[in-house]
Amino acid sequence: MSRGAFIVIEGLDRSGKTTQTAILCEQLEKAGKPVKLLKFPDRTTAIGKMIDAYLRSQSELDDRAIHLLFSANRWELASQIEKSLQEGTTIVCDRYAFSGIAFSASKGLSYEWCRAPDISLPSPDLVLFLDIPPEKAKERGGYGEERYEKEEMQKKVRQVFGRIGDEMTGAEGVKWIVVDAGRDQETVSKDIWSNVEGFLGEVSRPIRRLWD
Ligand code: Z5A
Repeated sequence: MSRGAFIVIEGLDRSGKTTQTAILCEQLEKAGKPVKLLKFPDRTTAIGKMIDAYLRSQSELDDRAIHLLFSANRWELASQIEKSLQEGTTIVCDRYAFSGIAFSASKGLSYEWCRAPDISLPSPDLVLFLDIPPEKAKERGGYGEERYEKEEMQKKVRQVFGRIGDEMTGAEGVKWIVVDAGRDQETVSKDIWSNVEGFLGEVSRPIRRLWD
């Protein structure tokens, strides 16, 4: 049996990740693919609850400590991701290790230090990066409620994501697609689907590990 595809949707705040991951899961189900939706941070676990309190500014944590918690939150689910993929389930994941690097490096931590704890996590087959100018994201519902939702921070985050995308496409061999998320919902979802269609067939290559 061929394994499932591991598809990550990344992007800036309010770029439409939640909206688009839900649409994509529906489309995959309609196409007859078993699919599982994951979201990081997963705020339901014990670690996720600490992250949630931090993001809502209900607690304070050292920048390195919160970075490691975000990474640990992914490691909590790593073996489950691998198992589902091996069983033939496609995983659609809202944010992953790339957000971890982008946000913490934007606060001034070293890029390499930020990447280290996520080395060896299951590597996605496809990353769709939803790109939107921070000025435009700001106009969308709910902006500004959480800790990092400030235009200056989002600009830095966008730059680091650019670096990650270049490196992933080069050395890591992951398909990293930049999607213009400033367009209407339907146009964005059609664009995403056109990139995912190539993964509807057999995924035969073994699951790789990030930055190993
Ligand atoms: N973070 C981190 O620091 N380290 C890590 O390792 C990880 C994350 C994994 C919380 O993430 C924070 O955690 C995040 C990064 C950091 N901080 N920031 N910024 P989150 O994923 O839980 O929360 P979020 O980034 O704030 O995502 P979100 O609020 O869920 O936004 P979204 O999923 O990208 O967008 P949406 O909910 O689909 O849409 C937002 C609004 O726009 C909504 O009203 C929609 O109806 C509307 N929308 C959606 N698409 C469109 C289009 N195409 N046109 C117009 N309006 C639209």
